[in-house]
Amino acid sequence: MEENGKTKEEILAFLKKAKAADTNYERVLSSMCTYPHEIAVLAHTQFIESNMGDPGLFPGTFDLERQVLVMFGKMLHHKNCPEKAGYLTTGGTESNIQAIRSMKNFRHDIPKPNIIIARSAHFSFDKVANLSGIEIRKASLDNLLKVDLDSVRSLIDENTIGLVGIAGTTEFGQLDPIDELSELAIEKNIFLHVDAAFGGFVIPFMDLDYSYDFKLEGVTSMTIDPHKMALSTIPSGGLLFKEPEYFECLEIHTPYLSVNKQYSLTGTRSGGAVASTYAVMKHLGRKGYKKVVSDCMSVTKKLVEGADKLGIGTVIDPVLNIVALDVPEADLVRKKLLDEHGWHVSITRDPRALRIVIMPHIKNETIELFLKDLAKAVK
Ligand code: 0PR
Repeated sequence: MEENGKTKEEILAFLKKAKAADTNYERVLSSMCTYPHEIAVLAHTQFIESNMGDPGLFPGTFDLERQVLVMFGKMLHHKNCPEKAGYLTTGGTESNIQAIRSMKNFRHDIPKPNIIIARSAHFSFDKVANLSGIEIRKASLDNLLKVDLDSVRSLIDENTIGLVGIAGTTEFGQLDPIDELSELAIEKNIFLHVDAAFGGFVIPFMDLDYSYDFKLEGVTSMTIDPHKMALSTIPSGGLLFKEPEYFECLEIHTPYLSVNKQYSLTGTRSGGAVASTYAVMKHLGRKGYKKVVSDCMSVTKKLVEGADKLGIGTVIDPVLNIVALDVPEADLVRKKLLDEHGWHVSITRDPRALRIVIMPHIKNETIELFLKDLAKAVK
């Protein structure tokens, strides 16, 4: 830090330069984030100094969080006091870490616990393994890239405390059979965490015949991220447990705060993100989110049809607004798309395919331009 501070004008000029170096979302087809809704930004700004780490000072924001949890509860068919069984995290990673931490604390009778996740699970579970010392066993996938139930079953032993299912995988947007995982979890008397970080704000707004939430008896916790498809601001994640007692397993004594217990992983926690999530969910309502999702799905369809005309298929038929295009030499095509045309796409691990997430900032016109450049890049 320099001895003398800069003027406001100088700082704003530096910031403008830094911002210009950032990528705007116009040609970003690789991200699960997007421009937040205007009302989310307004709310976030209004509550910018609010700290949920010391909720006694901010009862107004605390009440907004309670109302968001009640809204989550309705969306996810929660039956038992959702406002006492979860909190707004910083995102999918914190929610997943905390869900597994709760399982570990609840089952402290098991000295060397393990959990079973799908090979397709998000890398946040590798952080869980590293942090907690819990053994993470990875089940294989079937030919549609859903977790294979026989593989899950074969990995369970007397030290298994829980299973993880994914409702909207990061790479392919695939839906694991949560109903069958739920049956298995009940049969074995173990926990079942559902990672719906992405799918949680997509699936409820589609006409899908798919059960993945607390309607299923075996589901004990869920991750659902407002900073992805809900158009809230970063950092806004959600974690909900079936029972308040699973949430209470995260309790830490806080001797010098305005309240004497804390459940979150982080200490200081953004009240801005709480207010923004409340504001955008109240503003859009089910009808608003249905429109967001149906627009994304219609752009997804346009991409798949356009790719098909170029002779490019998809690894699986897209279920959500995530498409994996099966192009030969995917890494090279990705590089060409970026270097020659400025498109950001990502690559799936196995099989290697071009991964495109159709977030709300991607419109039909974007896809028309992209397909023209894709045709050149695959030549
Ligand atoms: N669970 C699932 C199913 C996810 O897809 C993700 C994130 C997480 C958990 C973790 O969420 P947080 O990143 O909020 O902790 N999936 C994206 C990914 O890793 C996140 C992302 C978002 C990546 C924007 C890039 C990007 O530009 O691909």
